[in-house]
Amino acid sequence: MINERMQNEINDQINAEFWSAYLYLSMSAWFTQKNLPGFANWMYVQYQEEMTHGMKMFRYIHERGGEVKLKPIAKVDTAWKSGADAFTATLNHERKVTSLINGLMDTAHELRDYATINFLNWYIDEQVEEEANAEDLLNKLKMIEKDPAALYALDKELSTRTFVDETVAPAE
Ligand code: OFO
Repeated sequence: MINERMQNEINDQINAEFWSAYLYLSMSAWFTQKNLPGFANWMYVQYQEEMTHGMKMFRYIHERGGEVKLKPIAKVDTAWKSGADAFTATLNHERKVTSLINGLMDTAHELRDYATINFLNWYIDEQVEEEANAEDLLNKLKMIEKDPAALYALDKELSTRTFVDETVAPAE
């Protein structure tokens, strides 16, 4: 049975993951409106990933005999000054999520909840990748945003990103 404080903090994180999903879905809409379908696709895949991050926690609380309590999703921005501005917001947001995951890990250590420590390790690794991806695209955008041909090429490249649910083990 999961400790109630741990359960409540994971419930808060489910909300944060679903909020992330909503943010990236909003960015996907904005990139579509800016005629950058590849970036819109990248953000749409990001939205799908965030939903799986929340659902992995949702399943975990139940596996540990706890209660999932869903909360309202706060509103998100719907417009950004530029692509680089959207990716700056993405990077800042992912850094914040990393600190939230670290906070959950602190609680798990404090409670000596070894199962949750093990569970959260997946998110610690995932956040390294999330920050690196956002930073990489932000740097590229800063370099090419005023160069339509390069922007077009990067947009085309990002249109190939496909969604893979990394929270479930691949089928044997
Ligand atoms: Fe769930 O990794 Fe981004 O927020």
